[in-house]
Amino acid sequence: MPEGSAGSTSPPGPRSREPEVRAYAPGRVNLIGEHTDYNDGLALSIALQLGTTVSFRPDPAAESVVVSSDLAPGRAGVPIDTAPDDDAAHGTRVTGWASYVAGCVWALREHGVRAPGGRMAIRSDVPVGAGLSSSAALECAVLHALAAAAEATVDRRTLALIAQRAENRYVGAPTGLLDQLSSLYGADGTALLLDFRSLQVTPVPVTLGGAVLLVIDSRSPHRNADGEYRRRRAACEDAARRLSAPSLRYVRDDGWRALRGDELRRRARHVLTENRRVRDAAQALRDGDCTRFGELMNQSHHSMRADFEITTPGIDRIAETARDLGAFGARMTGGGFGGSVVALAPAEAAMRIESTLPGLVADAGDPRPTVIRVRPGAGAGPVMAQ
Ligand code: GAF
Repeated sequence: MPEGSAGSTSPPGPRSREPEVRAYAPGRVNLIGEHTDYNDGLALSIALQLGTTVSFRPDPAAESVVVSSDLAPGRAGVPIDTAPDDDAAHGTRVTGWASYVAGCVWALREHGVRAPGGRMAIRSDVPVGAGLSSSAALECAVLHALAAAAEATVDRRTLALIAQRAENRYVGAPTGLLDQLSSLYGADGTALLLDFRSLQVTPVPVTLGGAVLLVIDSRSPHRNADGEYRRRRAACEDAARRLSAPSLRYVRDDGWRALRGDELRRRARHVLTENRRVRDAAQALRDGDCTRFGELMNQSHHSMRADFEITTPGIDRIAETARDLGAFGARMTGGGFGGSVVALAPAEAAMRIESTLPGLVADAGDPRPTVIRVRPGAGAGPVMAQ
């Protein structure tokens, strides 16, 4: 999606003389580094070539943003003075899918940028609940459009933090920054090594020879606002506290051994070993070493299954089947408890996975997965007028 300045895309409508602004933001697939973001850790992610486009026609006289989406019937109204529950004195809380838009209006206002009212149309081809970050794609596209309409310049790092605040405080999902940074910093042909302690984003060129990255959507949706994600985060924070560290990032690789309680030790061990795997995977990618990269993906999946306990039998079956069919490696991607598996496979194995894996999984009694090929795509930004 081209970057550039926002501009008029059609003649002024009957309700407003303001030019329309448009913005795009992609979903992401995390290659490795799961549940590390809220532990100040590391991840290696790519922006997808699937994304969300927001068209916004501001109306300075309007007190709300009227939003329509191709993913939901009808329209939703977002008052521009909206606020989360705990700030009820100052506004009205929006619920349902439009809460992501409302959260952005609120968090941007908290940052000092007051978005105007108007009409907003949302189109997206990021599958919802697939662990591919449809929520962050929505937030980042909405924020870019609102900031452009308010004639404000907000850098990408700040936009990511605003989007996270919208999601944490308004929507109520206690997520980290993985999805927003991936969407905002995405670049063609490039993976992103994300350091959540320094918020440094290091591009890593993706050269896979003939190998193919596949995303296998289990079609069993995952949800970040649900209790298990929150419980994992709380366990990690508890582990860090017991180790007198500000977060698990400040703990030595084998620091989990000092913890009491099998479950807490395993939760911390996942995060600490996953950070190490991310570093090694970034190096394997730089070396073009698909075999090594695949081994690290498999180890990551094992750690998520045995230590962090966020996979499901269906997801495990998909990852295992992809490996049996010749993938270098396969692992669940995203928050867990459903969603997608990402696999790296030689070209021939990729074709085998595409043609036979969905049937094998369906024969085992699970929903029939969908398989797509992915490549790193461009990051979020305003869309140039055609
Ligand atoms: C979800 C969250 F939104 C991210 O912040 C991250 O924690 C991820 O799950 C797990 O790595 O996508």
